[in-house]
Amino acid sequence: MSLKFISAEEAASFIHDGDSIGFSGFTAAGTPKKVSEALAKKAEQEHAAGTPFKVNIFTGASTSDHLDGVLARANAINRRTPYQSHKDSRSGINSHDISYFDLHLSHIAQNLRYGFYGKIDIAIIEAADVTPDGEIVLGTGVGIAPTVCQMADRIIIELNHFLPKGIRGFHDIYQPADPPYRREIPIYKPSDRIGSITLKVDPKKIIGVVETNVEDGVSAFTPVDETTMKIGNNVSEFLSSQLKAGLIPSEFLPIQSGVGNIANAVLGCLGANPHIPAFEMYTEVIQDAVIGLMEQGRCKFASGCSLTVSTPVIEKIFSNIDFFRDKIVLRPGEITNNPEVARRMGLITINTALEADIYGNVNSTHVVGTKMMNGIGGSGDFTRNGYMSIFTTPSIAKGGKISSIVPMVSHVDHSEHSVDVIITELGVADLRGKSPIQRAKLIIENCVHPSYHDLLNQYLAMASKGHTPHNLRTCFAFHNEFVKSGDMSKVNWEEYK
Ligand code: 0RQ
Repeated sequence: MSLKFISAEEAASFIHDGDSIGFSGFTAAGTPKKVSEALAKKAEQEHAAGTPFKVNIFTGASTSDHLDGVLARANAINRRTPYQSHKDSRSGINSHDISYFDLHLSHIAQNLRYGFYGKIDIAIIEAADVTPDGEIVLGTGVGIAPTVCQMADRIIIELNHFLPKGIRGFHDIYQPADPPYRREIPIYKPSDRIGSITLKVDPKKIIGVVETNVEDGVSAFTPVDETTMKIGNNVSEFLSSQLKAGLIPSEFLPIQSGVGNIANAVLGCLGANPHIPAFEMYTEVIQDAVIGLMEQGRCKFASGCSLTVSTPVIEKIFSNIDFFRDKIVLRPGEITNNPEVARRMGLITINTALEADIYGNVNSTHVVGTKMMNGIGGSGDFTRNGYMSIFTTPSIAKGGKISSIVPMVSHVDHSEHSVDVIITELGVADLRGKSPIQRAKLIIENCVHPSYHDLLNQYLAMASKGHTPHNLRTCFAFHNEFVKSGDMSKVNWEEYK
């Protein structure tokens, strides 16, 4: 069989209203770029002609403007899962134009295979290489590529010439059997390889190859500021004190870190702390800071689902690809985020909260309880199953008009049962082994911004007693005040008496 090269427009012509599409990639990395753009144009033309046109989109995680952005603006998305972070898809979700369901990232591939979301009509996969007998070298992100290629009737390959052929060897493609036949996933340390370096698909399913030459376009992080630096230092000092106390083994444990500016600063501080040994990562997103730490010998190995790095950093990796090939492995999301593996290896998990409450419940997803921000992503996979789960957040947001610590979170993603430590720029609250009232006092004392100290102590004083003291009439007063006046600190408890 030979490969058939087609245009992105021709590829989009194979996609019909109501189709379910599975995409490769994880974040902007490895996400196909051109067929989705052609599909958005097709949707706009159909809509202009008065014809309904929407598709269901399944991915490994968030994508980029090439996918969520263009399709959301074209109002071409019906169902969407498991995660997104684009402003236009966020607004489509919050206006109900997009039917989004927010999912733990470790669940998406297996839930698709179990048939929970129906069939996959078409898989669109970004590749660095593809052979006529269906052997694919994936790009910088894997996500759910193996599962959607197995399920789909038809596969379209985006062969991205920006990717060097030398990326071959970075991947470890493994798909667990489904119950009742699943066995243990035999990963015992981050560098263990258990699968194959290529993804093998039925070549008869490949209906066309679209050639592209586009970088992932991950934007560089904003420079570390005073707040993120303080959070990073608090995390690294806390971990080095745990190490000294013998509460983390002297070999140290693999790190999982969320994505974003805070995570980048935290990693930088861990790398700079001389009391923390060179470490390994078992995480989902490998970001800029990790690559710098590898060059300095501070990060020895990183297992992830994607290389989500800015353009200068990916160029650096590609130009020195042999140095990085034995230090990085890219796996499907159901393996990077697998609860079994996270629990076995004893991950130190570090994720970011939108808000936490005085008892340690965490909201990662809903702004003021109703508006979707991004989604739970992998934070739940790791938090519930790690050795020690840490949440970081600046103590205030929006210039102090929002306290990140509230009486009761307006949406729960991670319950008090899974959250071990909360860290803000002001300090650390180690919640392990503490009763609810002890946790509340510790969080208020160590993590809350001074402008919200008295308000939260007063809340605690007016809470009705019980194991977890609350005042159910006023527990959302901070949120109500923000909706009313735009400033949580204006809460006046007298009004509630
Ligand atoms: O808004 O940008 O308009 O100023 O939320 O906040 O502090 O810059 O933090 O970029 O790390 O995002 C939880 C959303 C944090 C992210 C979340 C406003 C704040 C700002 C962003 P502006 P920061 P981050 C691995 C693990 C879930 C998924 C996850 C996330 C904006 O980390 O999506 O962990 N996590 N995945 O001003 C209203 C509050 C707020 C608030 C902050 N309480 N109320 N707005 N903001 N606190 C990744 C993957 O799974 C792929």
